[in-house]
Amino acid sequence: MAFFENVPKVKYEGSESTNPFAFKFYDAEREVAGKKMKEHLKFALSWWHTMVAGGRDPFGDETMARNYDGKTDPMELAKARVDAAFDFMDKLGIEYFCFHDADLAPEGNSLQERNDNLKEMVAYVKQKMQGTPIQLLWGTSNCFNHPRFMHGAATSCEADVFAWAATQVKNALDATIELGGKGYVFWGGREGYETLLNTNMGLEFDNYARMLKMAVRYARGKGYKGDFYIEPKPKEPTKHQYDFDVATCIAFLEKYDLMDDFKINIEANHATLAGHTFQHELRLARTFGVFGSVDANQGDLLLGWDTDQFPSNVYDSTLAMYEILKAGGFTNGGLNFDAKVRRASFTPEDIAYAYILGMDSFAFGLIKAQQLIEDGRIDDFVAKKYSSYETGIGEKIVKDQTDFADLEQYALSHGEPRLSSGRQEYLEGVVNSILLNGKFESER
Ligand code: XLS
Ligand code: CA
Ligand code: CA
Repeated sequence: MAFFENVPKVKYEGSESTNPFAFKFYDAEREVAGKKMKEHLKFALSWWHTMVAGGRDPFGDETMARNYDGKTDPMELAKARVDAAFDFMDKLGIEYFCFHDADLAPEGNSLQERNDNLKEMVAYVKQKMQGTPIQLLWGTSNCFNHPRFMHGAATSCEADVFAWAATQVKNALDATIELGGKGYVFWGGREGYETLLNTNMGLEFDNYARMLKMAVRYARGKGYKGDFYIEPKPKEPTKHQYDFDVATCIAFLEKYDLMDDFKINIEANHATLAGHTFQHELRLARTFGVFGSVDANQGDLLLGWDTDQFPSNVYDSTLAMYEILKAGGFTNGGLNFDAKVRRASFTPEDIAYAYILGMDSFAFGLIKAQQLIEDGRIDDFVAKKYSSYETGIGEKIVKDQTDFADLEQYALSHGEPRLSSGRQEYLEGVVNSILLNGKFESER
């Protein structure tokens, strides 16, 4: 019995459709701003949440129906998950996936067995990819679950743990390269601290950078041309994660001279945990030239933790797609649904509904973001707001043709500056008018 046997092939039927297994906004082949929707959005399946997670929470056991034909042998189970994942991606038209070594292959009883299991699973996945459009968006290594990582991985106080983590990263890089991956993610799982009373912060940062440098040297040496990403998150599991937010990551990458190889993988839920909007993190990354990839999900602002919900908020997805379009779109990156169904949504069909929700939210966001750009009122407003830098003293400032003495003379002779309104409410009204104009049908 196929795991997703109750999920039919999901097609675009338009916004009026009431078919729960149809896309209302995601029309893969539709052209938006000169590119197909699927090329803009590059949706990816997250292996851990989709194929593995059972719904455990701190107060309860697994709830999810995740029985892959009763398979219990770890390798057979892992392969059954591959079969189910490829069936699912085919049905939903998802052309990318992301994985951690640990969700693809069983741990085994030794490090050697772990490496061997991963190699065997990679071969299985590679053969499964043949003849399909499905590609690997990015790979990563789980250096946080096992108790040996209680003090961190690259930032552990134990050098033996560093060596173990390096081995895992090396093998996950091999797997990523073997599968033609376009990216490799470092999310600093337990790279942070609980208390500074027991922490050598300087050494931990240095060692973290050492790990990243070794990874770059190793992968580039094997001809890897893809991106490396750091994925910021402010807290959870540790109280303070070193990769707190985009700004903190940029400072780290600059200090350790890693800017040439690394970009940022921005997760919506991590942005809000850091006290930022998703749009803020995207804007900062594009402003500093490190926009790379996106983990598309959403948190619950009433809860202080990482809920990893499927994105449903179309206001946020519109502003996110606005930033992504302005950044020139994805190159190696894409939209990975690092999101899980709620614990009570335990059937395989719920996974399909969840992905349809997420894909439609971002398709809607793409259409509306493009309309916002075409409408031009926001861009025009911003251009006008800063127009004082186009002529006169403003032009001299941005062309670096002035100094304090000159500016003082100017200010003294010109008196009180004349200001104009920031018009926030007007602009929010523009966004709403585009969002609610009802224009989203296929123009094919
Ligand atoms: C956890 C992270 C993780 C990374 C990959 O919060 O989002 O899933 O994306 O290790
Ligand atoms: Ca993530
Ligand atoms: Ca998360």
